[in-house]
Amino acid sequence: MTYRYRTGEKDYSEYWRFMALLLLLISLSLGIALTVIAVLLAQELSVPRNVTDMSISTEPIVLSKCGLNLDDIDISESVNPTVFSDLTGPEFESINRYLFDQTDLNVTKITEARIDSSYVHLIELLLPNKAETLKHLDGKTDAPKRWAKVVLFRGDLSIPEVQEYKVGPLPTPTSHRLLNYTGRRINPIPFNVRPPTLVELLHLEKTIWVELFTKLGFIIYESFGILVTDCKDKCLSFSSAPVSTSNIGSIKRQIWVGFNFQTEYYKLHPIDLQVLLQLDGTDPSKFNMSTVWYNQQSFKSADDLIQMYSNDSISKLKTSFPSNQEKEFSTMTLRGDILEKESHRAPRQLEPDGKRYTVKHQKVGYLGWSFHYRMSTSTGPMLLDVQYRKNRIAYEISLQEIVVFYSASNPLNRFSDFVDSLVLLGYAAKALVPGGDCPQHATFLPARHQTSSEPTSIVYKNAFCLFEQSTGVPLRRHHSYTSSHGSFYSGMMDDVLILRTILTIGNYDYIFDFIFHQNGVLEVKGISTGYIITSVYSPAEEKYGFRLQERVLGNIHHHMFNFKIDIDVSGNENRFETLDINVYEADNTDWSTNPETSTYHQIMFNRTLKSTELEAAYTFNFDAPKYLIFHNENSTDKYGNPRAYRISLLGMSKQTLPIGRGAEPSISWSRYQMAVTKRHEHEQSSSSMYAVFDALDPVVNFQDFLDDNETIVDQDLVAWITMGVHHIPHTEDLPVTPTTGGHLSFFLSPYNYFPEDPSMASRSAVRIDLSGTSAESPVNISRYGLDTDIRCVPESTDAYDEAIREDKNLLFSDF
Ligand SMILES: *[C@@H]1O[C@H](CO)[C@@H](O)[C@H](O)[C@H]1NC(C)=O
Ligand SMILES: *[C@@H]1O[C@H](CO)[C@@H](O)[C@H](O)[C@H]1NC(C)=O
Ligand SMILES: *[C@@H]1O[C@H](CO)[C@@H](O)[C@H](O)[C@H]1NC(C)=O
Ligand SMILES: *[C@@H]1O[C@H](CO)[C@@H](O)[C@H](O)[C@H]1NC(C)=O
Ligand SMILES: *[C@@H]1O[C@H](CO)[C@@H](O)[C@H](O)[C@H]1NC(C)=O
Ligand SMILES: *[C@@H]1O[C@H](CO)[C@@H](O)[C@H](O)[C@H]1NC(C)=O
Ligand SMILES: *[C@@H]1O[C@H](CO)[C@@H](O)[C@H](O)[C@H]1NC(C)=O
Ligand SMILES: *[C@@H]1O[C@H](CO)[C@@H](O)[C@H](O)[C@H]1NC(C)=O
Ligand SMILES: [Cu+2]
Repeated sequence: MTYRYRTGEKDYSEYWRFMALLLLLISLSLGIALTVIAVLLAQELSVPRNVTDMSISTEPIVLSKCGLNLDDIDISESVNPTVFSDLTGPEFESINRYLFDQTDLNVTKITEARIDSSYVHLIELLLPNKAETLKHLDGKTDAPKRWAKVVLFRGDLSIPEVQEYKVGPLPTPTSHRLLNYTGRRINPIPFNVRPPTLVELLHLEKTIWVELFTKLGFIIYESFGILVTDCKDKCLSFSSAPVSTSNIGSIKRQIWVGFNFQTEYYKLHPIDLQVLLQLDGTDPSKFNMSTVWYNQQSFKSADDLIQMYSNDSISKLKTSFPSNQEKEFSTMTLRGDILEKESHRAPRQLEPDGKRYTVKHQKVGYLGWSFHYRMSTSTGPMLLDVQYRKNRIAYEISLQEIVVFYSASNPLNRFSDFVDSLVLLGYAAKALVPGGDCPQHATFLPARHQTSSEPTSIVYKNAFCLFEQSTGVPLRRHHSYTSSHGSFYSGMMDDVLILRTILTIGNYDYIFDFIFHQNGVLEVKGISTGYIITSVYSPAEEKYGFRLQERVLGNIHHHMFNFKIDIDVSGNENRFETLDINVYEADNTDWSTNPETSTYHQIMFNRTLKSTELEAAYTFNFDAPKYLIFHNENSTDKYGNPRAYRISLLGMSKQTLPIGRGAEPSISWSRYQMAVTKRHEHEQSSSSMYAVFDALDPVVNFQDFLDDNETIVDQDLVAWITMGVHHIPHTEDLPVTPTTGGHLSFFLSPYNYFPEDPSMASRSAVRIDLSGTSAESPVNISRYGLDTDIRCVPESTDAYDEAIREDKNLLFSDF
């Protein structure tokens, strides 16, 4: 069965761009009534086309068919979803039907919704209770019932609010009730901190855009050469920055909007015009534009600017649309001094005997590893029930939040403290491209979503890719090159399975890899790339960045990621200990008679059990090196060593903003490089989609998870890991920021867990012996039964290229 699919670029900044484009194309000067514009906009924007995907089959684009047993790689949606399966097409259908039948919810179809309607912003799987799920996974009980989480925007209520419901049980819901979290702001959630949606933005044209374009049209024309009534190939696009309520001092809804020349790529072509929108409440006629920023100056209103501009009391800008040559720096086309010969391609990998992993719906198996994966619409990639050699290591490993905080002199970039959940992180994983994002031999995996941008669920066909590859580095090796040391060599490459997704959030692209090694080590990696955000160059911006081009400066910013690791080592009652490395002054008088050398310094370590949450909150200290280990007190090896898993942090970053100021309270998880808490069902996530606005009174306040200072000895533990990197953009970030040097990762490694390196059981090793020392001594080469023939070669990318020509929705929206 075939189905239609779209990638629908629906992140926030893109809406503005479409809006702008349309508004500029639909000439205001032609006198088209605003209602007509609204209708056109509604048709263009709020009614996504080609999204009637209800089929179950999600036929993969398989680039390498060799060795592929279709039973081994089954990426279809399950007819009998398991506890961890994302909601299926039929389940979405029945939830939608149920919601429309409930009079108390007063739900309006998304295509007809207004700000003052009740409408669905999100439907996704509500993870089942862990205790029940574990009983089921251990074969003791039937699967717990499946439930959905439904987020409703209740603009229809006299005091509008956001409501989060538990709806189910599936497949045919019969009940809905408000989710009730302790330790978190419970329902209702203030309406003003809801994430922006298409429904809201569609209303802006009636008020704000008209004012902007009619009133300021002549200034835009004289200053930037843009004819807003008919911009042809010289148009403007938009960037926006929601303002955290902590920077306003009340729960107001404010968004800064900046303008850019619409050319590849617009973020590198800002113009010095920004406006502050006030979007409180449900009545769009009360929306307004309270501040205008033009040529490094702030004006109380558009009228103010016009007056000052008209009587020549301010300096006027003269900026022209970038010429072809000027904009080349921001494009991603081939140029420069090309060093490769044509027809001399880069190396690539192959699977000589076909795939060594299996996929069954959303469960993966690979050489001793097994795990479920899913794409949470709100938080992104998630692994569940991660096991190695039948030992459960983690119940859940999931992304929680992505943050990027900018600094600048101009208001748009100054207030750009993005807490990216606002775009729904999983929904931002649009499409991966073989040969560009993943090796050609990867298997591409789908994800299904329903947000307020579509009337029914849609599938993103290439949301994940899964592939095995050699890292090209030995996992282990030793070479004894003399007979006295044994005359042998043995080594093995570090071959890994990688589950990858890439989230595109506005200008930036975030790559997340879950990497499974042959020695029981799981690595999680986050990498950023994509376009930087820039400001119009001015001397006032110099302390925030380097001037990278004649007109632009790249602003300093801080990227941060938060991950949740629900670690379960030998059961789910665990201890967290640090191994503290100390300097020890040992007596040396037995070995030295010289009084000056009567002591000797060396390092030793102490095991420190962390007994409470506040004690366990970890901030890196260079003077006190530590190992971080988790174990079950009753699980020891034959020497009494705790059989542990170790977490090592290779992507730490210090969050330097003062605690409790600005947007910081929304990301209190960033105060620690790792925090360990006692697991609670109601402490499911460290952040929320409201975090970009909610700092004045965070909906999820991670610090509260710790402040009750619960005991964490022999409890079900969750580690919350923060990684990050400061970025001061430089010219080589043009046109886009490369990934090199920016790999942030953490590792979960067995630590006295196995009696030896489990990769000793891998046939991928090689051993070479020389028996004897004479010229005739035989050399014995062992490759452990694996021969060197190549049976399978990966197909070229032609299959994908063909697929995308046929179905543009594989990569692009608008179709
Ligand atoms: C339902 O929502 C509509 C707006 O979409 C509103 O006019 C109406 O009053 C609401 N009904 C109830 C019972 O709240
Ligand atoms: C939520 O649960 C708590 C504790 O069970 C209860 O006291 C409270 O009334 C509940 N709130 C709502 C809105 O149901
Ligand atoms: C703009 O909207 C804000 C928020 O609703 C309001 O406080 C302010 O008075 C409005 N300003 C004007 C000029 O209407
Ligand atoms: C221009 O208009 C502004 C606002 O009315 C006024 O304050 C300023 O004095 C005027 N400047 C000149 C040079 O007329
Ligand atoms: C670590 O253990 C050693 C040996 O038991 C002891 O002398 C030392 O005081 C301990 N150090 C700390 C920092 O606890
Ligand atoms: C360890 O074993 C003791 C004795 O059987 C038991 O009381 C305790 O609960 C066990 N602890 C854990 C974490 O399983
Ligand atoms: C947390 O609890 C531990 C153990 O009761 C105690 O020593 C510590 O002082 C507490 N921390 C705070 C900040 O209350
Ligand atoms: C070569 O090595 C293999 C594996 O270690 C062993 O089974 C075999 O007996 C060796 N052969 C010789 C000739 O040493
Ligand atoms: Cu960056």
